[in-house]
Amino acid sequence: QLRKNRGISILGVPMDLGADRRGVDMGPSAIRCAGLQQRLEELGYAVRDDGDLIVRRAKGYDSVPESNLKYLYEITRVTGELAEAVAEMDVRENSPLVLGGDHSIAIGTVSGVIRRRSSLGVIWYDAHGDVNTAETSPSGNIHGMALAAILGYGHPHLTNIGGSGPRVRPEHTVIVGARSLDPGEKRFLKEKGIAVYTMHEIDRLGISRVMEQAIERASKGTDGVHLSFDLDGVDPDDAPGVGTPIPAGISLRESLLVAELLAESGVVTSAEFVEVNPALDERNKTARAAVELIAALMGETIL
Ligand code: EXY
Ligand code: MN
Ligand code: MN
Ligand code: MN
Repeated sequence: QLRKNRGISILGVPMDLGADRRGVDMGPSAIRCAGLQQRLEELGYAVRDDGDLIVRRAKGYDSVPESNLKYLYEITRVTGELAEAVAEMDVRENSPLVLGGDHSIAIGTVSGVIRRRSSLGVIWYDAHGDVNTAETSPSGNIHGMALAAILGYGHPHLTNIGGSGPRVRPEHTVIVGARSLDPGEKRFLKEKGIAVYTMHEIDRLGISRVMEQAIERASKGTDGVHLSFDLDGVDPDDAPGVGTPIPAGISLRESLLVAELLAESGVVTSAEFVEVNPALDERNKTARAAVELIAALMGETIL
C-alpha cells in the first residue's frame, strides 16, 4: 500500500524522445515547481527526491539499424536505468513515484516494480491505448507502444528492458479514459481481452462504478497495482499542457475521484505521472493538476 509505513521516492525522467516532440522533458521540473514535495510532506510522508535520470537528446543516439522506431536506442538505455532505480527504491521500502517525461518510460517503471512482486496489475489512465507495435504504429513514436511492450509485444529491445517476458498479464491490465485508438490497437485489445473503459463506458456507468470494476480486475490475484497516469487522459480544458490532447475527456473533478477511490482501495503500490508538457501549458495548470491528483492518490481528503 502507498500509505502505510512507507516513504515515497520521487524520480524524474526528462524524456521526450518517445513523443518525438520537445517539451515533455520539462515535465518533472514543472511538477516539482507546482509544490509536489511539500504537499506530500504535509500529508505526513517521508519524501526522498532522487532527482532526474540523464537523457541524451543529441542526434546520433537515435539509431538502431533496421528499425523504424524513433530513438529506440536511447529510450532502451534510459528505461533500463529507470528499471534498476525503481527496483532499488523497492528494496528501500519506498513507494516509487516516477515523473515523466513521455509515456515510454512506463516500460522501465513497470520492469523495476515487478522485480519484487510475483504478479502486478496495471491501471493505464490515458486517452490512448499505447498498444501499438512497429507494425501497427502510424508514427514510430515509442510512447504509443509502451503498454504493448509491458504485455510482451513489440520490438525485442523494448520487451527486454530490465527483464524479459511479459511483465503484466492481459487480465490484470485495465485502460481507463480511452478515446483515440488506432485500428491495429483496437484489434490488439479485443484479441488479448484487455478491459478498456472508454469514454463511452465512463459516461454510461459513471466513473465511480468504472473504478470499482477496474480496481477489482487489476488487484484480484496480484500483489500490487501500478497506476500509470497519462495527463492526456484528463480533458484538455483541465489539462491543456500535453503533447497529444484529445477532446471530450475525463474532467479533473472525475479524475480526482479516481485518485481518491484508488487511495481508499489501498491497492496501489507504485505510480507514475507522464506527458506533462509545460511548453504547451497555461501557467503550469497541468502540472498543478498532477500535484492535486498525486495528493489525492496519497490519501489527501477535502475534510
Ligand atoms: N496512437 C498514436 C501513436 O501511436 O502514434 C498516438 C500515441 C500517443 C501516445 C500517448 C501519449 O499516450
Ligand atoms: Mn500514454
Ligand atoms: Mn496518451
Ligand atoms: Mn476530491
